[in-house]
Amino acid sequence: MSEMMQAAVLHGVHDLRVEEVPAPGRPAPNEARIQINKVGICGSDVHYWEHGRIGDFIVESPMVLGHECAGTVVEVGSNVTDLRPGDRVAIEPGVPRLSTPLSHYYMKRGEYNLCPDIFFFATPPDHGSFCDYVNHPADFCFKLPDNVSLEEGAMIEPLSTGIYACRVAPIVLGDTVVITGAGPIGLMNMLAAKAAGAANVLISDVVPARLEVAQQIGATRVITGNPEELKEAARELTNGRGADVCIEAAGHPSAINACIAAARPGGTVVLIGMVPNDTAEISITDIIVREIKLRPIFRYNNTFPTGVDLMASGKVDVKPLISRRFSLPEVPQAFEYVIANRDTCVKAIVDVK
Ligand code: 572
Ligand code: ZN
Repeated sequence: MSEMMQAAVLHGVHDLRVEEVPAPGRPAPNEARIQINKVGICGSDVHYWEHGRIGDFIVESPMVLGHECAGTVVEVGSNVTDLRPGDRVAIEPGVPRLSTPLSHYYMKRGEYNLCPDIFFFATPPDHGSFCDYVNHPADFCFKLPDNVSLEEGAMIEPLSTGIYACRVAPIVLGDTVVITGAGPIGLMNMLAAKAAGAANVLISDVVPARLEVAQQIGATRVITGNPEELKEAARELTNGRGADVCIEAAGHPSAINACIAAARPGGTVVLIGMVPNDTAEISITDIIVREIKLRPIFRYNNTFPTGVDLMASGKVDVKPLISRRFSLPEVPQAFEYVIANRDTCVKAIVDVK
């Protein structure tokens, strides 16, 4: 009989149960068996809990939630040489399955986030990591140095979106950067942009409490949801040019337009936020005549080593973003808490062990 473990399983809308599920068995040759220690609650976990789906990804059978995680290696498969029991690791939740030539194509290009058949924790039908143990490919486990905590390790995943946005934009030394949305993703992008050398980071949100956090962690200027003010502020800081890079992390058509308006001619707008109803109206003339580059990003690739280094070197400090901590049995209450405190709770962390 297989060993059992605790997991937070989504059975349906608003039906999240902490229950016994079979624990994974011995790790495969390329895998490590990891005791999960810390898992952050992501907006997508909450979205599945509230709606049972994100777009075409529908929770059709019970699914373990959670994908922002760090843990401790307890056993390694026979081919694993660079990890050993006791190592503390950040876990990258997306692993390409390499089941088709197309997946191999993108893997070889280093763009493995675009592999059509990718495993990703807590994306239906793949189970997540609000549980005691996972078996995970060792290549997707990143050792944490002694001065990086397991909580910080769990936050490398959400930081990854910011690292990737900065890399693809790209953000270069001295840039003026606008970010719309001061939720966890907007704030992670702000930390990454500052570490990438941005001279100014302006951030907007409709919720003043979120902007307070942004201010505390080093925003040059915070703006309460007024596109005109955002554009003017970007121009003031750039001799009238506009922002070099705008990062849209609010997930609203008006924020996409605010980013386009705030960008300088030749600037880049990075699109991260998913918008309600999936559509936004933008002026094609405006983006053509000013050569605004629109750059959507889908998750990230090759960002975890950078995340570890940024934290170990002290260039990025994610600790001020931790708002509350919960235990694994408290996960259902944690979700209620996150929803009830949307405006003030940046990152809730589940302390599994
Ligand atoms: O940390 C990864 C992550 N990705 C999010 C949201 C939250 N966290 N994405 C938004 C939803 N998409 S998706 O394509 N999908 C459900 C697979 O609509 C993935 C990226
Ligand atoms: Zn996420």
